[in-house]
Amino acid sequence: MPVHSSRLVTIERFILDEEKTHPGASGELTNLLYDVALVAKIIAREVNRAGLADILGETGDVNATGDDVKLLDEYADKAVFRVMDHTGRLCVMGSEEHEGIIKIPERFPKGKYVLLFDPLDGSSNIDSNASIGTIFSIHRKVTYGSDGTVEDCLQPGSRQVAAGYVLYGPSTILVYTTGHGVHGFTLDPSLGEFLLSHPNIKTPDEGKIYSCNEQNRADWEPAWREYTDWLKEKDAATRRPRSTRYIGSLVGDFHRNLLYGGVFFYPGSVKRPQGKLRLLYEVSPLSMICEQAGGRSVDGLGHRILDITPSELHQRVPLLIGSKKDVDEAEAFLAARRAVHAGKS
Ligand code: AHM
Ligand code: MG
Repeated sequence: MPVHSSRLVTIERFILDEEKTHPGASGELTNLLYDVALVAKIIAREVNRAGLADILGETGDVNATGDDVKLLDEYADKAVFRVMDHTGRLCVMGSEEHEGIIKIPERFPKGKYVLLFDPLDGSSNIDSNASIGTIFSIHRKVTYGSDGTVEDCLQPGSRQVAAGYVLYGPSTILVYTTGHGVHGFTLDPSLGEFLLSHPNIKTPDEGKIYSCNEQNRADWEPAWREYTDWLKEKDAATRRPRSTRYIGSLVGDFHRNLLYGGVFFYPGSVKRPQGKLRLLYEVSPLSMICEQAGGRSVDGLGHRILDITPSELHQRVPLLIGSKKDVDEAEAFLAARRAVHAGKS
């Protein structure tokens, strides 16, 4: 990885430099990442104008997984499609907003990559001006023929060739990995450029933050309830001081914990046995980022997220993600409590 010290480095320059370290690279992934950066700028512009442009509010539709569709979700979803459909780099797309795969129109050339995305995650926060984000995941096509298929989308996260997110917060930041570290770029609105601001992000080995929606705890498995009780204990000898932080916007919660350390969890519950978060559009890409930054991402049931082979596009998965020691500790705690409960039954 090139050393950039305090030089101003645009995302274009950085991606190009990264490509040069892989002799034989065709440049297609590089161009695809440029396209992602362009989409991010388009969505960021609209998000920043949201209150002014009278675009806030719901469309009245319900998306593929039953959530209300906000106008900005729809705008973001279309922006991705408009930038990506004709470039010849993709063979198929999948979006959290669409029930099935999104085909590349007949008239355009097809490429070797698959793009899966959540165009605007945390959209229940839009009207309150809290952070929201876009999440993306890129796979290589694995089937024959030029058109991509569902099978191309249903690959385990370990096969992602790139993943990342854009956080629309006080500033807009794009964070991505191609499997060679995690790098963050902050949008300078006056230049219209993403500038390297967070090279080679490493998440702390342990942190004090824990993030979850405790309103769901009554419906959680007892071991999860006991884990959060344990996190709150004030006098345990091994206890580090903890703080709870929860926006309810995955990209914002994840990004904060990535930088500060800590753990985020969205377990299954009686009402939602697989939790709420989508494996392909949200969890797999963030898991790749997390592992690349030195953290861990598991389902809390003994499986590494990146090893899970999806069986459907909108599959949900329980999530326990964050600093390595915190995830290790949570897994050990859950296993011990489950053993106690199993012994009792
Ligand atoms: P969305 O994709 O419909 O926005 O839903 C996903 C969001 C995540 O950003 C966030 O982590 C989670 O939903 C919050 O859920 P809850 O409100 O149940 O805590
Ligand atoms: Mg989402």
